[in-house]
Amino acid sequence: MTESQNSRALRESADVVVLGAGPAGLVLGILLHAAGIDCVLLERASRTHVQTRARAGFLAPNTVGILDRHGLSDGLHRDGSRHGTCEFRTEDGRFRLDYGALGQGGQHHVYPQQNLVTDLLTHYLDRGGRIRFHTEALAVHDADAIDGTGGTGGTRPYVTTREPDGRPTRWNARYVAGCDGRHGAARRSLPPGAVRHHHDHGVTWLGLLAEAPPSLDAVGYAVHDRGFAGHMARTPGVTRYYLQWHRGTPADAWPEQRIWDELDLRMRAADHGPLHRGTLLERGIFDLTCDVIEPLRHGSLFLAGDAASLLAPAAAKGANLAVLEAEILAAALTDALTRGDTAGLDGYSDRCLAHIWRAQEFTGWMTRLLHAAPEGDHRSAGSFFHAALRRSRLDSLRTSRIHQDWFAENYVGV
Ligand code: RFL
Repeated sequence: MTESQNSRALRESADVVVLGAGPAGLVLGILLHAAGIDCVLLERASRTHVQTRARAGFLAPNTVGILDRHGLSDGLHRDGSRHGTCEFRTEDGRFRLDYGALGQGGQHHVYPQQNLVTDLLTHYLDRGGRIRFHTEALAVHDADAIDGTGGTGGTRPYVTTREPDGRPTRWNARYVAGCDGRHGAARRSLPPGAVRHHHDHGVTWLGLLAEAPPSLDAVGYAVHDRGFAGHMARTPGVTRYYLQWHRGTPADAWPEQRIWDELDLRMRAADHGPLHRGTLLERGIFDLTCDVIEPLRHGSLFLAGDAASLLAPAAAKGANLAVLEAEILAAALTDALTRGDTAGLDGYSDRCLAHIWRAQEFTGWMTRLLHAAPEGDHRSAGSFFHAALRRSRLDSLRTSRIHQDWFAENYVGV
């Protein structure tokens, strides 16, 4: 926004301006609103869009605990299911890990992210929470005001937005929470000192949503020379599948029949039973890349969820971290705004980064467990080496109780 646009912009304000109404932004907004904090959520998309965007499904016990604590889990207890087993299919046969009974014990709740987002939105709006849909944040300004109190020469942060009718608006705030994902305005507004640690696992997935019941009563991970294939239940009538995919090939390159044949082959349906086929409702390409922004606080701007760190979907951690970070940030902002106690805000970045790096480490380990040589390395001498390491890793997981306990603890933990 130029100087002259800025001076003509509509002016609005809230103590906390939250960018994005995904799991992170919604949990944060709900907890702040419940604590009596003046906050507003600014969301680029429509309500229908955010309520129908299919993504995550596996919620860890800690996430369910947070949702339980704040009265946000009715829907998932009513309509979700529980999962505590995964099945690995390899060239040496298949084996199951009942991870719910291993480690410290703990199962996933399976509840589609769009259902969770719908529940959270309903809860927030029913209690009078403020949200603006169709409102795109363009940039966060003056976030370097140290603590949002105006203590550094009276400067306070503000967010510029484009309203549905195209008019520019300036949102004055004391604090801004960037919960607007990997391509959001918060990341674009980071000061030069912010570091983005980026890593490409070198693998691409074709993600599929099939209108078909789950084909096994477990998460299925198929390790195959042709590439990884995955099976994850979503609802009794919808199942997510993944196929390791050649990077650069469009999602619609293969007809449905070929995709199902390839899933059969990699999941070794001939040995372990057929897959329930159905219409493919959605196809998406996901490069397994990840990143971490460090630190997560820049003056009065705080990052949470995918805006803070992006994880490859191999270990289903992203939505779980988003909810955890939102709860931590809500408590810290509430302390700062109601009692002037900024210790929580000061410790926010370090506290969350410890969880994030642990989740990144496990996700990287899972990614190496499930895939052969990275893209472009399939026919090289390194390819054999990679495949042999993977086989040895899988064998250790199949036979070592200590390894299984470690897996279970990391698989359901955040
Ligand atoms: P979201 O959900 O992306 O929400 C961000 C919101 O911000 C809005 N937005 C803006 N609003 C205003 N102004 C702007 N400039 C804006 N730019 C963006 C967007 O419209 C959106 O509404 O981020 P959040 O809240 O941080 O939540 C993160 C999770 O969505 C994500 O980590 C998970 O979906 C990752 N993930 C999984 N996580 C799990 O914990 N368990 C799983 O089983 C799991 N499965 C998955 C996944 C991600 C997947 N994809 C997308 C790769 C499966 C898949 C296929």
